[in-house]
Formats: sequence, C-alpha cells, structure tokens
Amino acid sequence: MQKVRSLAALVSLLGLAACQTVKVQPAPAAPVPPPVVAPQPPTEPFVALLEATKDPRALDIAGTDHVTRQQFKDHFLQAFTAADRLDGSLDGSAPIAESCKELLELCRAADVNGDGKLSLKEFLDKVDELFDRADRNRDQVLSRREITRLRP
Ligand SMILES: [Ca+2]
Ligand SMILES: [Ca+2]
Repeated sequence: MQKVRSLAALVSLLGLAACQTVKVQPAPAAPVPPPVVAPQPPTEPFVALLEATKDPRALDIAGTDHVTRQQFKDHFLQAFTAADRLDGSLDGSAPIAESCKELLELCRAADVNGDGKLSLKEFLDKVDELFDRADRNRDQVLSRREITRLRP
C-alpha cells in the first residue's frame, strides 16, 4: 500500500513537473525590428539656398527649367516649418540661434525687428528678395542658370 501511495505521489509530481515545464517554456519571441528613424528635415530656414548652389535641380522640382515664385517659396517654407517647430510650438516664428547655423548672417539680416526670431513675414520677404535678385531677366521665373547665381 505504501508503495502504491508513493508511486501515485511520484506520478502526480511528474505530472506537475510536466505541466510546469510546459508553462515555464516561453514562446519563441519574435525578433523585434529596429525602430524606424525618420530622417529629420533640415531646420536651417534658408537651406534651400545651400541646396540650390550645390545643385540647381534641387529647386527645379518639376524639371521644367522654370521655377515660379510660388514654387520657390514653397520649397523654402519646408525648412522654415521645421525650424518653427524647434521652440516647441508651430507659431509662425523660427528661433534664429537654434535653427540658423551655416547661414546665420542671412538669418540676422532677415530678422528686421531684431527679436532673435524669424517671423513668417520676415522670412518670406527675404525669400522674395532672393528671388528678385536671382531673376536677372525679370520674367518672374528662375531658369536653372539663374538659380546657379543665387547667393545669400
Ligand atoms: Ca524677427
Ligand atoms: Ca528669370
């Protein structure tokens, strides 16, 4: 009787052990994919100017050899918006100290009221000025040749 009881205990122990083994065994974890890091947009407000001097095609998105004033402004505005976000709020002003690195002098010149920030108006006025200076033949579009003459 003693033997039977201990055998039963052994069987139940084995059963428990088997159950535990099943419980403890973790499911094979799926490999965690590395987090996708989106490239940060440039925050230099006038970065389009640097891009254009390196390669005029950077501004000539449509590849038509004619960049209208609106296309010109739209391209510049992408970086301004990124710079505007730097101070935590999209309020239509970009902090110069945090955003302007390579073109600091240009940013300071554009900051007409000298408050250390570029308002959207200050920014677009300067973009207009850059466009007018580059548009040598005054036809209100920039050819690739005119784009290569863009300077801060
Ligand atoms: Ca300002
Ligand atoms: Ca022109």
